[in-house]
Amino acid sequence: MIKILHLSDIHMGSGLSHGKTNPETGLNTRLEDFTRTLGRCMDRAISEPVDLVIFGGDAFPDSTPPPFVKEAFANQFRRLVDAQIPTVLLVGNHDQHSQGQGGASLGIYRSLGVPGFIVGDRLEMHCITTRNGPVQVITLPWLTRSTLMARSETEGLSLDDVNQLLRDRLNVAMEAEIRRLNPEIPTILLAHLMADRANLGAERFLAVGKGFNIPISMLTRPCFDYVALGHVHKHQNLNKSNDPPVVYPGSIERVDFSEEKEDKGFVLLELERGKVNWEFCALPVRDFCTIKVDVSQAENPQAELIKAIEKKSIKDAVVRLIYQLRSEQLDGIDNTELHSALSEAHSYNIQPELVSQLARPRLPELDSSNSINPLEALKTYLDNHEELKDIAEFMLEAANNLLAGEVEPLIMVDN
Ligand SMILES: [Mn+2]
Repeated sequence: MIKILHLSDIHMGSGLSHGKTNPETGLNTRLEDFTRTLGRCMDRAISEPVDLVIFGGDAFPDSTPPPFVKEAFANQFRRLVDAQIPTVLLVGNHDQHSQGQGGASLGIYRSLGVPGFIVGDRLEMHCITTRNGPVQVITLPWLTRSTLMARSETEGLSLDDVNQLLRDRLNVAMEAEIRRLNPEIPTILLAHLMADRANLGAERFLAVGKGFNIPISMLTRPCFDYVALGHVHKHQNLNKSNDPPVVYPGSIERVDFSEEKEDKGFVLLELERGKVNWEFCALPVRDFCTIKVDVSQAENPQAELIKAIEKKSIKDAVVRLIYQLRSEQLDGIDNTELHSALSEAHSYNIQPELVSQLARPRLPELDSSNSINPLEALKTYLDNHEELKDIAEFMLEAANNLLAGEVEPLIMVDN
């Protein structure tokens, strides 16, 4: 049995606006949160100890993080070097730099020749020797069109055609790596990608055009004992029959409010050829809390706001208060009292939204004399916006799902 810790989407250094400066260290408290949480992953890897750590990509919010953020990340991974635990760092979309090949933010680990560290910045099979025997890892970093095809090949093709061509190319390239596998040795596919069955809430249509989706059938191949994914921040297993498990561990900390309701953690697995046991290990991370209230019809909007705040447990949480009111109610709002009601939060922001009673429709078909259902309204809107044609179908589907209550109406900006 080979024991492995699989974590992903660390995004060290993101969401700093949700923190404040720690006067004792001079560091942003959210950076300290992320560092502590990453530290907990390392604690577990070392105390088990595991034979291998695999990281599914997106180390930082972008490929050029400031030195103190890089250092916080490196200090934690350094502990694996000291403990002689081999480690694979996969390159995600946020790690890639538009200049040059491979992951700019992680390439340094290869350049330095860090013992036991592999940087997965290309599709490649690695056979890794661990304390409990060999394991094969195929690394599949985030793919962009330019990785697999020349610009001239895609000219004049629709987005769908380009993506199909990309999938075909990937299939061929993957086959070549699969042929190099020794069928006797346990094997992992470690990939940073958007899989077709991934549950993203409203993020799905926002992601269209930024990348392309991989059909799950390309991943659930018998040559793989475990498919370790990165990119989607919500933990999930896309193959419930576990033959093999296709697992996003999700991000280790809440990157923004879209992850308010998600559990955060990593995956611990035991692997042998043809057999795998895995479990999700939750991490104690800081709460995020949205307080959303419409006081535009309230007699006493201030009292309603205070009541709404008191209903939530906001101690040490990252809080946002979003409320709707009419402009003539503005005088009735006492901001000092709101600030003091929110003061036990770790951080908070207050977003008043004025509801206008004279909203004028911008599309003549959508004026208030027409009663129109939301889907029809969206369709009309899309028909009037040529630039949204590519994603119109996805938006309608997403709207359908929202109306059916199948997904939560959260807006994720980016993975
Ligand atoms: Mn990603």
